[in-house]
Amino acid sequence: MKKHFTLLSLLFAFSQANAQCNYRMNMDYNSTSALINVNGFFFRDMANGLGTYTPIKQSGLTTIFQSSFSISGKDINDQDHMSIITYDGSDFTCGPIAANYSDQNYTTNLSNRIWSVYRVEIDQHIQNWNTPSYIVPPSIQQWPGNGDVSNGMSSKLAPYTDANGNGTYDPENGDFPDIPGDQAMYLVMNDQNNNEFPSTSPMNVELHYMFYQFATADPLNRVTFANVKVYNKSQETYNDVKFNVFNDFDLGNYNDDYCGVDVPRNLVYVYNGDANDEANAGRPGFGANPPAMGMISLNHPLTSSVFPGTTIMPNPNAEFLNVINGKNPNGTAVTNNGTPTVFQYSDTSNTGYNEASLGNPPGDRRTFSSVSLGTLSPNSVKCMDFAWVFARKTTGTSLFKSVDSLMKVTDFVQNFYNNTNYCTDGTLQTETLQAGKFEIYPNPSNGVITCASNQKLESIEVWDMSGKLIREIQTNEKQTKIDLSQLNTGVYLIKLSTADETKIMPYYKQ
Ligand SMILES: [Ca+2]
Ligand SMILES: [Ca+2]
Ligand SMILES: [Ca+2]
Ligand SMILES: [Ca+2]
Repeated sequence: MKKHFTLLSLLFAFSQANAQCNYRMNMDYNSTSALINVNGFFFRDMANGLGTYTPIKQSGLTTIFQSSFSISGKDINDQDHMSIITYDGSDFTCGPIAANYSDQNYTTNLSNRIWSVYRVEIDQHIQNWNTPSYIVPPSIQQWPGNGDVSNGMSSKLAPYTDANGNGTYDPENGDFPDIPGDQAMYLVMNDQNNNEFPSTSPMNVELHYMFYQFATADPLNRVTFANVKVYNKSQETYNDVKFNVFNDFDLGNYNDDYCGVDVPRNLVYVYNGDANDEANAGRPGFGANPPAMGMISLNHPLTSSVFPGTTIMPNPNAEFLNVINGKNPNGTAVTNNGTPTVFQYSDTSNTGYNEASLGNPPGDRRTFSSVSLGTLSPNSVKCMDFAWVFARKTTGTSLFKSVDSLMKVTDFVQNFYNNTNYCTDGTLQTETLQAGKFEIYPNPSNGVITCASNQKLESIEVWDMSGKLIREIQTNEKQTKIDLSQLNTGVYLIKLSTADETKIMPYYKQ
């Protein structure tokens, strides 16, 4: 909590577009609780000026005030474009890009919404959709699989499995949301229907966010993930596209923190600047043995990670762009003992380039960490995954002890991600064309089925609903016949993989 921001918030009114984006939901399926706002000021309780990211939800101890995402790129004339979020303003607003933002269906059903769905609901739906007494739950019925094309929206919004291959999301006929995690929350923002800062030139992009958590008995139980897809809905080709994550970590007491970046792990983190995180400004601290908190970029290397010193927030102009590119707000380089760097406090091997060794006074920290998306062509989609991680070590005396634990958690999460990731870049056109690209037939049937794709299949996996892998077949054909007649009657999931895509489809064994 920061009293000066509370005061600023009173002075700055949100634009009208953002004033309509007030929907929020708490994600707390595992041990961590975090408020998701449809306006993109993630984890922040706007009304009360408080951070809400709570790694141990019963504790009431929070570690992040706000996380938010900004993007920049150069058009073919080398002109800078960017859409950014500060503490008190945003170039983004809720909802997908549309032709008519006043359309009643849009304002009622599509803009000011977060869609939440649980894995267990999806599993039950896959097993039971064809049962006469079954009623599709609202979370699955209302999943925004298709945009309103007649209102200029993308034909596909939230990801889903088109089980019957008809190109339309119709859960009553067996389609279901495609989510990672045990609970997922999906929302869309755009920078076309809002341009808060006159000094920034919009890009006309849609950002699709999927926050997700796993409830497990391992370190994933204290992780929140975010999948982010950038849809270029403009006619412009952007080069040197950077995606920036702003994390205002407040580790309990916000006023005694240090931060750093672990470049090999693509991890930006906060730890306490002294051994005791005492209560401050009416909010509790973690006390002795304070924890560490961080964010990992899971599938794009960080290209810079800095925090702008005594500047509370860079101005929404060239200053912000400098910070996105790993510089100080005024455009000068961040330096380590006179040498320019874009990774501030990047010591992970006792080089001494860390806040503790430098003897910095502990204080309020906020970090700006960027990844490169390269070239963003019209109608292209870029896919990113991030994870917020937490660790606490209660033995030892080093200020870094919890950071050491955080690195181990990071390795665990990264390894898990590498084995499950299906985040791929693409284009809006092929997304539409890909409907029906994978097939299993006949389905339902007594076990002899053909798995088919319009590209060569590399592998076919058969899973039961308890998550057990039953059969794995390597192939190099567009069509492969397999015999599952020995399996018990019931529902199975079949995972078809080509060189660049994976699809999981239900199979009903009779
Ligand atoms: Ca369908
Ligand atoms: Ca602290
Ligand atoms: Ca302290
Ligand atoms: Ca802070």
